[in-house]
Amino acid sequence: MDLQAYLKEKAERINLALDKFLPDGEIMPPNLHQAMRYSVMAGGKRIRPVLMMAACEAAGGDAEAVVPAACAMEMIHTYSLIHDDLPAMDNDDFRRGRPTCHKEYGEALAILAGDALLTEAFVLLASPETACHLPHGALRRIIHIVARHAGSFGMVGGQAVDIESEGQDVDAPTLHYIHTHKTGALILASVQAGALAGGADETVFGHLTRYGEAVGLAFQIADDILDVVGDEKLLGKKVGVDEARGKATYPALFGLPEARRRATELRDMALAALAPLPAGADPLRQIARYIVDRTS
Ligand code: GRG
Repeated sequence: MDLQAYLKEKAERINLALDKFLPDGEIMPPNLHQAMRYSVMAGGKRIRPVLMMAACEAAGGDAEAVVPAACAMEMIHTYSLIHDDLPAMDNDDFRRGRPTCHKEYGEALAILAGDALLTEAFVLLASPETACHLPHGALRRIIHIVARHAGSFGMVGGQAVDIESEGQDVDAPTLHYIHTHKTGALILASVQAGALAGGADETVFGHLTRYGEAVGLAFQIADDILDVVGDEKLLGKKVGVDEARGKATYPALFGLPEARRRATELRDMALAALAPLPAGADPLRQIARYIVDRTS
């Protein structure tokens, strides 16, 4: 299986659907809708939607069924990036290779674009179009999982502790909390939502949950490593900012070799979790390797 071709095909499918689901930039209020489109359509790997589609296939479903939910997940992820880049948080000027939303549209509109993307994500999740191709009862669980992992028990909780911890001496349990919540939660939710959409029984759901937990944490450790050794052009954002801001990271707490060892260990845990699953899980297997080895 050619992973690059798989990632490209799935990302293109998601981009097409996002373009359809996002409000047109001419619709009132145009500036708000343009700001939403500016950040969502700026590129990005679409790794959460791809994981959702791949988990759906691994559970025996048709990835097409989960496209609306996968787009909702990308809207939530993009809202988090817009808000994370604001001066009150990370104060970043570049994201996805272009000026951040607040640099282009101003802070007020960037806050509102994030708010609207989060809200529209749930409009999309709850819409009849999203329900129609999913197994009976799956959508209610998917909405609950996505909401739970996006909120104060998930990504927002992780972001709060991350911000509070800047410049502090952070211990290993706190670092683990930040990483599994700030970044891991949406990745886990993507895999779990895909599993339910694919009709996973509780056993397969358990295997995919263990996979999602491992790749979610591995993704953030890889991100920490890229902030030390990555290429700004490939990443589309500045590097070295974690250290400059006194951020809690794996390389800062444990050193680069240990961070790399832990990322590899998590990749192997993710692969072990998939061992009982058939060849339909091969894309997930390759994505686990890609998450640890990626350069952007
Ligand atoms: C503001 C509520 C709120 C949450 C922010 C996602 C997040 C939480 C902060 C982003 C900070 C950051 C750069 C974290 C590192 C891991 C991460 C989520 C990177 C960005 O995700 P990618 O690499 O980006 O999937 P693309 O652009 O490819 O979608």
